[in-house]
Amino acid sequence: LLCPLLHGSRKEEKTLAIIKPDGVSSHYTNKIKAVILESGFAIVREKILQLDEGNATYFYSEHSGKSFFPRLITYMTSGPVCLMVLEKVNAVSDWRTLIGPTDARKAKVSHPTSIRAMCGVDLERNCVHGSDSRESAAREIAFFFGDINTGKGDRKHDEL
Ligand code: IDP
Repeated sequence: LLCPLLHGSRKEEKTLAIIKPDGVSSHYTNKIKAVILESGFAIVREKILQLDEGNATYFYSEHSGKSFFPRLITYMTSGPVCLMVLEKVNAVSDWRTLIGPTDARKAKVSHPTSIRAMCGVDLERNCVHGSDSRESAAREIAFFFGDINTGKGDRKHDEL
């Protein structure tokens, strides 16, 4: 008999969640954390950080040529964000499903129970981030938290 626990298909995964500045300033942090825990994720790391232009630009470098990029950096540096490392089986894709489509306005119609539908405003101010692949998750977690097993490289100096 094939046991998924023994054959690796139910391996715990980590992903990076960010409650963006609009979510923090609109006091959605506790509500979103409750949804995260009710959905079976463990919050294994968490910190509040004020992003600066440098780390926001690095974090979103894949979008650097796009017309919305300058606004995105202004938005992401407009106030503190809440960074969390979430862990569960299938965490990367389950967190993406839970947050819903990028455009919060469309999410309100197509995915009304998603976090972006409930807490986001529009295509830009969509309240939350989720890593889009296991590779992005590993890179993004390392960027903000360093090696989370050893604590080396953690961006503590920016912490509020
Ligand atoms: P994702 O966050 O759903 O993965 P991405 O395409 O990676 O979406 O875009 C990163 C972030 O940039 C979005 O979450 C949103 O805040 C912002 N963004 C994406 N597309 C646009 C746009 O066309 N106009 C303004 N902001 C955008």
